[in-house]
Amino acid sequence: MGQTLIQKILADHRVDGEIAAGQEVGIRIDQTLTQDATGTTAFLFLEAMGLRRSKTQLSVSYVDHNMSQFGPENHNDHLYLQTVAAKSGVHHSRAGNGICHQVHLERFAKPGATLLGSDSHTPTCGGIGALAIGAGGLDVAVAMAGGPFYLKCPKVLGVKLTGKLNDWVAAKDVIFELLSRLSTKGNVGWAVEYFGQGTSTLSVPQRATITNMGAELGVTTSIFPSDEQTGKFLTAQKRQQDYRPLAADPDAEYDRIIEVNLSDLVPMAACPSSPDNVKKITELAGTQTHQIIIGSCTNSSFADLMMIAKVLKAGRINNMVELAVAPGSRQVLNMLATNGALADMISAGARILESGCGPCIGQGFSPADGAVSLRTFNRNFPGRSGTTPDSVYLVSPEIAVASALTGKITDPRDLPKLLGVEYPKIDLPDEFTLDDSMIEKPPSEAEAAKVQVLRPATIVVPEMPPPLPKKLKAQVLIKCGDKITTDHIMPAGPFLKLRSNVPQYAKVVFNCFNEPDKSTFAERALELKQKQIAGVIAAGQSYGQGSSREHAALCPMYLGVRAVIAKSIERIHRANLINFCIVPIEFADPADYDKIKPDDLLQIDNLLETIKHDDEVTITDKTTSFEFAGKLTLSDRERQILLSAGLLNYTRKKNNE
Ligand code: MIC
Ligand code: SF4
Repeated sequence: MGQTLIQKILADHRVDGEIAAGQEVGIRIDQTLTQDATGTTAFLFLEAMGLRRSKTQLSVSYVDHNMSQFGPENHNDHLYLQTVAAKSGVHHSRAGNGICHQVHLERFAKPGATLLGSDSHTPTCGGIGALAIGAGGLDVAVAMAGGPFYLKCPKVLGVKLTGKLNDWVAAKDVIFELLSRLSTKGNVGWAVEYFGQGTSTLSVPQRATITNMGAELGVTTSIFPSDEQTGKFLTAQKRQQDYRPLAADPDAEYDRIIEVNLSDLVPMAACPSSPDNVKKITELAGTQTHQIIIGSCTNSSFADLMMIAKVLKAGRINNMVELAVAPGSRQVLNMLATNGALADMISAGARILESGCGPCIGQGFSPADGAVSLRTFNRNFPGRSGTTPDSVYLVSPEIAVASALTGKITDPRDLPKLLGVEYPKIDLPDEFTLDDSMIEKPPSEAEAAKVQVLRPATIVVPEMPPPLPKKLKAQVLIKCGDKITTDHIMPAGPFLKLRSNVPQYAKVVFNCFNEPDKSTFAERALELKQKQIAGVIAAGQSYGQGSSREHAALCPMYLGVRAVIAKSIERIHRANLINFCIVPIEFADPADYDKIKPDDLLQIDNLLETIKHDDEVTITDKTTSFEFAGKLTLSDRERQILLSAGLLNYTRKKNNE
């Protein structure tokens, strides 16, 4: 039986375990990426492991998320990351150089290589044929230290693409189609592999839009074959030496196949407040909008922004709309500046933002109360924009620009009729403008030894978890419903600057559920912790969706949370819980979720013994004298991590052995 491309790359990198769906496999990691919001903890952990120099082929530390610099915290982080990267043999992409995924795709990602990134959108580089996976910072630190990355070998969903996108229909609509069919939940344990004639019609940046938003499906990764399009992109980036053709075997067997005919797709949008709340643009057209933002790691490539500039030449933006444009990288920004496209955008009334994550992670540009905001981003979780409640629609650049001109949600296919604008076909340039001067190469080992790492007081080394008790007594601190995202657990926006200071950041755990004049989640948790009673989080389906931020485990752990009991838990978050010694438990019978209440006192008598050997744990609700079963489904390695009080201790123990 032939192999899928994902299986081939896994097999090429396997160091432990078996390549069989559902089995845990350890793989060698060729490249890592970290970004500033998850990178400081990753590097603090790397330092705690006592490692002098990264052992991967290439590791890059990016500064792209948190550049608002209100107060000294952000800049402190930047200087720490710059100096610790030099010390650790890691490349450093400076603030202003662009969003990690866009820059990595342009300058570093390679077909057939493994890439582990401390950001959930790392699979963007699957667009170039890399096996790119998002993980928590501690997992990435272990990979930088040369350790394998362990994952459950995914089942492979083959997406057969046929046909060709029509004018004004975008790569974004391909992933919207998949999100509408598969939703954001229930896809843990799967990976997506695109194949078929339709793939050859999509450029690498278009493919990257699709693999980027695969993160919203909750799959482990998404990948495209490496073919002529890949060769063309790499050549234009003067990296032809990195090109190698790669594809699944012709007789590869996928665990499931679905077909998408690109010719049948129409412009779509994800309505508030979930990326899978997809509707055809024809159902939304005419809705008034006051804010449009173009950018993010999903849609800020050269081709996307050239299309925007060309369409904007048709006129000025509507006077009731604010339009902001954030180019994905300095390369893109530079090219737009040189060829005049930037001037066209400015003339049309666009506000130009620096190359970075910006509004996507709530760094400014919160929309007005009640305003409909259209964004070319990948997430519209409630409140992520910084306004509560908000009304954020995720759209393609084509819809965004059409709507900016009219002030209403507009079907871009109507632009020729409305404003006489023809679809501007943008081809990849033969040569991108190359300037890597904002990417600092690490010095030699001898020089690195002399580098002084700057670690100002706002950067606090996180406490590690204490060992788990034999018997767990814990109170239900919160009972939250389905699809709780890591943005609910650990808000970003104005709190993002606290990422390097767990005791401070922990104060806003579950901030969105705190009620005025009542004690906060953090206060209740710390009060219990003082009484030596642990905390438990009870949740519904798909707990921990979204970001890879390990703070969503690290901060609750700091507050004394020792278990999460949910109907289901998302992949990256589940790994983060284990890494920080919080036991992930699933209701054996999901109906039991309804029987427990906030403040109930739960007890697990033989926690340690169960973790050692069993897959099922008995939980007694002491408040209601109700007993129910929880599933553990842990691999042997995960059991050992929990019994060692977390991944850092486990890794140290292993290294000593
Ligand atoms: C996001 O898009 O939510 C982020 C911010 O990029 C996160 C990482 C983080 O929280 O720092 C992600 O996607 O992993
Ligand atoms: Fe940055 Fe937004 Fe992409 Fe996350 S999704 S990496 S915040 S641009």
